[in-house]
Amino acid sequence: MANTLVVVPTYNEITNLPKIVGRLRQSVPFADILIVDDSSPDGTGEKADELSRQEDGVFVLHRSQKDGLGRAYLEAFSWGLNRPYHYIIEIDADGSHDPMELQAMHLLAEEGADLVIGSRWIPGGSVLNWPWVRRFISRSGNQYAKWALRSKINDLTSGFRVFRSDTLREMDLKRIASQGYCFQIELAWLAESSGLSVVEHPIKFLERTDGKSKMHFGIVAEALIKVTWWGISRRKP
Ligand SMILES: Nc1nc2c(ncn2[C@@H]2O[C@H](COP(=O)(O)OP(=O)(O)OP(=O)(O)O)[C@@H](O)[C@H]2O)c(=O)[nH]1
Ligand SMILES: [Mg+2]
Repeated sequence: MANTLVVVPTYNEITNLPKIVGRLRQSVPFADILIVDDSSPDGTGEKADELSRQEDGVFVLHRSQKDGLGRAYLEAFSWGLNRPYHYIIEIDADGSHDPMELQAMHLLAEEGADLVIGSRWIPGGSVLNWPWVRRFISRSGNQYAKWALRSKINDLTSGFRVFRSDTLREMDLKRIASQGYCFQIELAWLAESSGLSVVEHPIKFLERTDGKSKMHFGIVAEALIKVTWWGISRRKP
């Protein structure tokens, strides 16, 4: 059995899903893949089942309704942690994250990092094809969250990560309550404030070319309000 699990959350990613699965097979052939689909109306779930029938080591979790990225990941983590994987990876299905970066990121985890974050906002990192408004929101949102939470992490919202499984086991995941981007902030901050070692690896982030972004005002608002509240109350997650 593979020692690494890549979790791919999907909602309406029917065009992107086969591409990301194919690219993952090339870049991390030693890893299993778990697709977590929230009953996408465009048939992504059925496409995932088809891929799972065609390929060994591709698994699917079907969730009954769109319930946010955070809950999808938590269910996937619990699936992975019940099996003997040493590493669990987060990656978006939309092609924004280059699976080729995973070799370097995986190595950093093997060398001892508890959590490796693929980071846009450190030297060597970049974002391609984003309008300036998106770039501004992500850059300044991350700077604000870093300041408010007194964190050392520059890309708290990144969804491209390698965890040692024990890292996730050591964290009290039941405390995580966020759904959107805020989930990624809360999870990284929980790792950092639990005293685990968090390392950032520079990545080139590419805007999706197919499918629709699930980003909306409510997700940004949730993050802003929660981060401010955590910062003020000095909540230790
Ligand atoms: N299972 C599940 N997956 C989701 C949900 N919301 C988003 N996703 C997936 O999570 C990943 C990130 O979502 P995106 O829509 O790309 O959001 P984003 O990357 O933050 O925004 P963009 O940069 O604009 O694409 C993608 O693979 C989505 O299909 C959800 O509620 N449930
Ligand atoms: Mg995206």
